[in-house]
Amino acid sequence: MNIAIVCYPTFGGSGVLATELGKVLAEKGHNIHFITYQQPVRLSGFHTNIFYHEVRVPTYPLFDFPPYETALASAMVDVVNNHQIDLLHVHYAIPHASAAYMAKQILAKQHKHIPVITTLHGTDITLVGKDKTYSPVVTFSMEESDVLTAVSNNLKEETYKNFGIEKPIEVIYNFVDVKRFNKKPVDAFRKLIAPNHEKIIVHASNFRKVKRVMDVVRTYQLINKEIPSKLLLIGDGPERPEIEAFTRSCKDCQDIKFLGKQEQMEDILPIADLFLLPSEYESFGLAALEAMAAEVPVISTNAGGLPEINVQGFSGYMSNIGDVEDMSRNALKILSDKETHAKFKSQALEQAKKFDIHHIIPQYEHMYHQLIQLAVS
Ligand code: GMT
Repeated sequence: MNIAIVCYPTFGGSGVLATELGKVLAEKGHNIHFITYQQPVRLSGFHTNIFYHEVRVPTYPLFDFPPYETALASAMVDVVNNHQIDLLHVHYAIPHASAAYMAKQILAKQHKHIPVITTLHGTDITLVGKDKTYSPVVTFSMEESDVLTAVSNNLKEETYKNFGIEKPIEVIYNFVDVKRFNKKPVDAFRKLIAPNHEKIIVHASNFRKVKRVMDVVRTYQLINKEIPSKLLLIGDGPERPEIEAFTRSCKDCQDIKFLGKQEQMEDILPIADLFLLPSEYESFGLAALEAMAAEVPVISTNAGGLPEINVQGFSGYMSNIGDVEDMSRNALKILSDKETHAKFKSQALEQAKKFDIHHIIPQYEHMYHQLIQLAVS
């Protein structure tokens, strides 16, 4: 199949997922065309059947806001026409679903029927999309997509709750390539971070309010009082300066390190003992799944779709939003002795295997085949 994938090229979960999906489909022999404004961060190296089409948005003095959506729709039409594309798969509704609708209409005038799949990822529904600034367009373009998928049951329910749509939504869970993340930790790297056998605690996110990174720091402080630990904060975003300033001024925060954005999560995660994700909402929590695949137990909240991924008392523990005391108590339960920790580590891996890439990709392929068949009949 010739598949065009539209996504955000950044470190956000939706872009990571879309890129990994394209890469594995390409490995299976499909031709994959990424249409984005920058090379996706997880798309490195040369692949004979992966193509990257950059959306250029020329500036003009009249444009206070360069019209990205128009440029994107035009790029979609161009790629479909010149690369015999069979379907368009757009990740994150805003503005990808409405740009795809526009491209579909233009192509229909040229007697080409291009199926559009929109995959909802989370904030496109729960935070940004439901705002009345965007909701009429998001509602319309979801209705007009040929297939709508969501990355968890929770996100499917949130979509029905927040938008007046009746269209069926298929849940296809996010996935992880377990083989890639389940690496042996590099001892020298571990020693460098934790020279005195301290525990290594990791958090990775885009440092937005919804991630509650300050709760990561507070939970860590409580853990560190009982078990000497190091905290690695991975990623970057609007909340980072304030949190970094706080950690510089606090006495028991000297073992917190900000690593910034990192591409090779599969090299860092295996040295971790615990992953913290105290978010106010996660439609899924791909970062937690990647940690589990690296055999790292997860302490998270029970918000959104997290209970569909993290199993209480098995792959880790969940607490109510903001309950840092409970999160630290649970962390200490896991870290308190070697046997318990080892049990949680292997259980985290066992849970991650349920979301292994090889179980999930056939669901997308099946959906693509059905759509293409419908389009030609
Ligand atoms: O978490 C973010 O703010 C980034 C966002 C994105 O769309 O890039 O992530 C969302 O999609 C991920 C992949 O499907 C999910 O794992 C995240 O849970 C979801 N984030 C939220 O719902 C807040």
